[in-house]
Amino acid sequence: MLGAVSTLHQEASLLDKIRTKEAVVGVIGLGYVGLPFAVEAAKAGFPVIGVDQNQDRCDQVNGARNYIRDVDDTELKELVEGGKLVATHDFSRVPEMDVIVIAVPTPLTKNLTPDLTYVLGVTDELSRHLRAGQLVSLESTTYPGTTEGEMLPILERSGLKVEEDFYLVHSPERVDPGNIKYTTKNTHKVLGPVGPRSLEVAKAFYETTLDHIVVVSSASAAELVKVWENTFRAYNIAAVNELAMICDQLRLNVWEVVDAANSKPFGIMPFYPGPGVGGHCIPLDPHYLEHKAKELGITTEFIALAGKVNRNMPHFVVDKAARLLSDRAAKAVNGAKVLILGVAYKGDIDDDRESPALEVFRLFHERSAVLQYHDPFIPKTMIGDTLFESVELTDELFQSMDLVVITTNHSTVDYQGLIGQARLVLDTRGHTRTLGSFDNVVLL
Ligand code: SAJ
Repeated sequence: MLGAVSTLHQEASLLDKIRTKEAVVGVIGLGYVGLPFAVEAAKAGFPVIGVDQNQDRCDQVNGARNYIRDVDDTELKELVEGGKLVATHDFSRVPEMDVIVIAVPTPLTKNLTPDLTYVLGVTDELSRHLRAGQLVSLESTTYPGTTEGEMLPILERSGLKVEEDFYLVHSPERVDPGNIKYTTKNTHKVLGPVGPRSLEVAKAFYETTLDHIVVVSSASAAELVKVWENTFRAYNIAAVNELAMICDQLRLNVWEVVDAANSKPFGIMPFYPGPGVGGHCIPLDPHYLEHKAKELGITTEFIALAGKVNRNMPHFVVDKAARLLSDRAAKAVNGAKVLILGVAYKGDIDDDRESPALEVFRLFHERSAVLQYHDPFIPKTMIGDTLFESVELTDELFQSMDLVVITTNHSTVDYQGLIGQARLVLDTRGHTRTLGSFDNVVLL
């Protein structure tokens, strides 16, 4: 009986601290997910302690030196100087936290299987510092069963019991880097609990910090929602990439076909072909679902196939470029002067992780093209063991190239000028189609 009373009292006290904003919020992992969330929690009025294994990141936060484009410099400065947000390298301050949000990477191993090293490593650290009354929320993308099946037993090594002593939920991040319309604050946030008490305290917290909460029945359901979202994207991007290869042979314009298909006001949504799929999510997350399905004895044909089609796109781009150089300029790739326009994995961001543009760059390099690149967000990049530096865009540069390949559609580029000066352009992003059609421009 006493236990039940203390449990109820404890839940009430955490709810009170959330209501009065006295609850201390810990954010473990200060990357493209964690830092924006830490800022939102601090803006909501909570004192926030960020934890990151990278001391430089902690120093940058504590010095109010922003390193995440989606975070506003001034907001970060005000919060840090106002003492609302502080970063630390270690876990010693975990007992001060009432709410602990985990936003660490969930990469793949080289065999394309889930790598939960960061998540389980952080969980192990937390189990050593966990105290009664704390809420733990995993926001990292992972396969269903991670929060309840793998994190929970580690946390209970502390001797504390979930739902009685501490609370546990999964609330997947939905950050779309560079998206200024949909932000951490206004994007609907899915929340899946391991039990009713965990739901109650987590709902109170997230409703205080973010605009919209979508509650689902369990942590596993929430995990599956997120991997499904990104698997859905990977499928559809692969399908439209395959369509691009068909259109190439049919000598049809895939962009015209896709845009016209999207004129149907129901039953379809826009996905566009490209040089491949980059970033820390779409190329990786479907393999988390594939892993779980395999454990259940289900072979996910679509996931493997989508990955294969998307990973093949850089080869398709370079082969198409080779055909263009031969047909239009009577040149081989070997020795051709080629400008790679954009190495980030998508437009207007400074992230080149898993970028297909880098694979296109590497393939041209392997075929001995004479390469230069321009990316306003990425000043230098290694291709094999060769360091390349981003070059200034000039008319002379465009005129001197045998081929310009638009691999990332950064909005900072003067595409009209490019089209006017370049001999031959391969636009893998279809960006120039909005400017008209030009003899020297070929769309993917
Ligand atoms: N891409 C295409 N064709 C498309 C859409 C995307 O080739 O029609 C390519 C992009 O160029 C990029 C890659 O796929 O290389 C991933 O694109 P993305 O827009 O999915 O970008 P991410 O990975 O930064 O963000 C995604 C989120 N994006 C959107 O929902 C629009 C979302 O799936 C997740 O919130 C986020 O990953 C995440 O953190 O999981």
